Amino acid sequence: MLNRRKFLQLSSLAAPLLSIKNALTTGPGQTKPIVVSTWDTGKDVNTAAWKILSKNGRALDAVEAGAMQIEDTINCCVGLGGYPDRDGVVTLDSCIMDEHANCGSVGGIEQIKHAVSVARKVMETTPHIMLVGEGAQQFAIENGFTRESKQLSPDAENAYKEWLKKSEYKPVINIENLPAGQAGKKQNGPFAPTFFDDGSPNHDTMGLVALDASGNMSGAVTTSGMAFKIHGRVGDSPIIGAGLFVDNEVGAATSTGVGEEVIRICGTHLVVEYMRQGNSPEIACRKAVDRIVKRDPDKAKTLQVGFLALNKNGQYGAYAIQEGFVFCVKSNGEEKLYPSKFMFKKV
Ligand code: SD4
Repeated sequence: MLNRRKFLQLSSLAAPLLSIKNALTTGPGQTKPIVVSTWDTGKDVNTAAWKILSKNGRALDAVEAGAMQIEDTINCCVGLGGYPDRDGVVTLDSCIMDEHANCGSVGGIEQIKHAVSVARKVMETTPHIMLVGEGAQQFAIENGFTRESKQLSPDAENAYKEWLKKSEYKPVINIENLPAGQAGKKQNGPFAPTFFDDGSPNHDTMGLVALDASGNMSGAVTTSGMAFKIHGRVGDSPIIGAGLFVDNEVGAATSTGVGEEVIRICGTHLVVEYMRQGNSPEIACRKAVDRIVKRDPDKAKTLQVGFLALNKNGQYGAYAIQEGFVFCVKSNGEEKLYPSKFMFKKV
């Protein structure tokens, strides 16, 4: 799998085209099917989703397949290979939402690989939306999911051991794409970026939203959440309206970054409402970022939140607090990684 750094390097050749393409995201026209996903890991995720979308499959099946792809990638910061909480336990958050506003989610589920599929089971077979912790795991086992080992992935184990040396629990600025020489040097707490050997950071929550050939939209999110969080902490990712929101009349949005800040403003619901008012996906994302920054500008400078949105016409856009958020797009016309617009430039 291409990691973020390599993919960015490959994409840099296309950089002059990106600004032109970005301008098109606010223009007229219809693009479908299409899938957009967070971070450079979205490339393979989109490929998995595209297998379904390109055969006129349902967006719901496509986003589940996309999320499963990354959950299957064991040495990755999403899924059971992800970083643990501060007690050394990997807990997963995930949700899914379809074109009828059906939704399901799991929070803090342990030892189950495909959290997104458990979320879908909750959606399709229960009258509920969200199951958490032991109950979510029990539900998964009852529904035929396998209980996996508690063993951390080698990357996660190393990072955890490193973090334990200081066990600091304080927010620091979130900077994507640290130069490779600084890899592994920042492991300072739940809001801190921690880096793999190539310098890519740990916070690769996968959020993807899709529009299928029939014009229906769905979305999914899957993550191991913030590294070294308090055991039991649940972020924005499994919360409908925070980490994901889909309104089939308008569009869909997903988020990544410090979940607490996204929850506070019901972030993705807000993005969709801004699109309903006629804003382009990018402007809608920017307005949601503005909301976070206005509330506490000093704090906002120390953290990252990124929103990614797709509207009913297949137009997409993103906006983040800090420079460095990237997203992937796949449609009949393109397969690309884009840098998100942002509020604060990396210094
Ligand atoms: C969380 N929003 O748990 C997630 C973290 C994240 O990339 O997005 N990481 O708060």
